Amino acid sequence: MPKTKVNEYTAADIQVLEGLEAVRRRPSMYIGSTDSRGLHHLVYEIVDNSIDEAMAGFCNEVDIRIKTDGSVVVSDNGRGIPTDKHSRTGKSALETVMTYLHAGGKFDHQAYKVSGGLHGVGAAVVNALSSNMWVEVRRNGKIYRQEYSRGKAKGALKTVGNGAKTSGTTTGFVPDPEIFPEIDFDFHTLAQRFREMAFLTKGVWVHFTDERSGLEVSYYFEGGIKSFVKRLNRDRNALHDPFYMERIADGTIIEVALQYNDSFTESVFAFANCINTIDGGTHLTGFRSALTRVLNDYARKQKILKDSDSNLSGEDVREGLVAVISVKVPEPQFEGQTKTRLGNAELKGLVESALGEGLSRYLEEHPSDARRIIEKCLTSARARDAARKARDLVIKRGVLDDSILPGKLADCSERDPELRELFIVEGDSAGGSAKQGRDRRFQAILPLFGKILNVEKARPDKILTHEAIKAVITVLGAGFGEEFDPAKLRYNRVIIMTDADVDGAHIRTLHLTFFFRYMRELIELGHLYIAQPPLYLIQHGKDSRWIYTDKEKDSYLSRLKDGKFRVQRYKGLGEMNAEQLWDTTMDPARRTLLQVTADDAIAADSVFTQLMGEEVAPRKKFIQSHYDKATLDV
Ligand code: 0RA
Repeated sequence: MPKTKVNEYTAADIQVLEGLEAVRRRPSMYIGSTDSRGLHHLVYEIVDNSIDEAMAGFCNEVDIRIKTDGSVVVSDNGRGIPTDKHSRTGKSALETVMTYLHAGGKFDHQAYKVSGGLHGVGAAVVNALSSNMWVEVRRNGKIYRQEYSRGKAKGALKTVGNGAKTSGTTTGFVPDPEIFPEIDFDFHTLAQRFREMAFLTKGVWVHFTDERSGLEVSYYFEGGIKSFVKRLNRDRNALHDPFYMERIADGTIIEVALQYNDSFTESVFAFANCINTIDGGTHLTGFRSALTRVLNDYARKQKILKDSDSNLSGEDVREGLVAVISVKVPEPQFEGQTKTRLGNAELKGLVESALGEGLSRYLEEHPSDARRIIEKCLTSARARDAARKARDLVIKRGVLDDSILPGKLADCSERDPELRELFIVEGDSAGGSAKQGRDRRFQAILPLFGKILNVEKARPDKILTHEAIKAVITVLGAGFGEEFDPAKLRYNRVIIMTDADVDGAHIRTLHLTFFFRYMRELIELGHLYIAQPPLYLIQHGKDSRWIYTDKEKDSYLSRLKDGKFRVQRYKGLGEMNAEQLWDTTMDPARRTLLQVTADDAIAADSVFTQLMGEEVAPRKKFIQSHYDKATLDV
């Protein structure tokens, strides 16, 4: 990214001011929640500030450390937060930034304050929610330091060193246990986000060390999002080298990288100012329309598409596509409940024309890549046509007609979809117990036989001919793919219930893959759950007790004084009778359900390609190292 000209900053540029009491009173308003997610958010806020400095072209190294004393330390080699006096507060700019809300400042704009974050108030919010915090600034050959507690300065800004040769900012903080009920940073969660930040900010080194475990990673992507796309395609067969373009238009930076593979899934990720805009927006709309237009124009010009052929559709040109769109907008408007949709109207045209020109030129200059891409799109178009015909036929025969439900379904009597639950159960005997054990007023049972199809490896037109998948689609009654309509869902909760063994886990992953690829909204709207059957029954004297995890088993056994107990392992649902299944797994008053979320669609995408895709080697490795986590944590 080019260096952006930044006017000489003065403290007066910072507009003020509000104290931090509000943040401590209602932390969730500022960081979303005070659970694990909110806790990790604190780290992102501080790292975002350093990434902003990198995007402005003044910093190429960010170092993050989780210390054994519970603190997190973030260091960068940027210009250092200014320390001169602020006219309105009479305090240093640093103290103003750290102890007041809305102390963002005009420099935001000029310096492209672009990464995620709370518009420059991130550091103050973290300060308010930390029992201790300190900042060290290296600037003007000096080292300055100030310490804080729960948002208040503990003393004045001090000069603690002279002769600093480098510049930069180092920030340490300890999350306040009065605010966060549980303080436990997860290495993988943080590493994942840092990797994403590094992809989106090419040329910056991000080092991350967890001193508790000794785990350490460094990220650096010379190619930025081009490397990102290569990485997403790592376990797939790519059809060409990635296309990449960057353009600055009207103060907006637009970057697009894309690469087709031979699969049938679409993996397109759009970012605005480093925020993953999972609900899309104008940049994504511009991207899609340019892609469809350019590929059609090229195919016509090369006479690959004949005059009598119809155009490639948007879906045709996105099958097997991996793409990342990243825009950096001076004044982003984020819309929607979760603020994850970009609203700036001008972005549609900007991205459309930038990609239109960039991609047309690429196709002209790389004719053999272009041909492979167009061939892939044509194959998709033909398969889609065949699928449409198959579906019409199927609908004619009534198989996908909502009014004709599969005979295996044991439906419930409740009419209000809001109150209805559907258990998707593997196998015959388990299905039988579930049918007997359920509360038939609101619980329906759909037993499925044999494994459901691995949709990651199947052509979309094959998927519809698979009995189990047809049954699921028909029973849910809301269609699938682009036409999925959650308003038509016949059940509020869809619960996958499988055996507590490796086979059960595999079947569960097959289901999750299908829902993720063909009914993603079912997951996003929180309708999909995983039942948690017990692993053990422990009998101790007259007591018997169901145990759901190995950890729980160990702690329970260690509390039993005498040795007379019997541990029974329950692997299959079929090993329980109807009453036991109700008591342990189905009764809403006693059961635990795991809600499936797709917070991180990028992680989920690669989990599913690795677990279910064509390449066997990565799958083996992955299953060995991540099995439980990968299957539940998508
Ligand atoms: C505004 C102006 C200048 C530096 C920064 C912000 C800055 C903030 C942070 C937060 C973490 N690391 C940071 N690095 C830099 C300096 C402007 C100038 O020197 O002219």
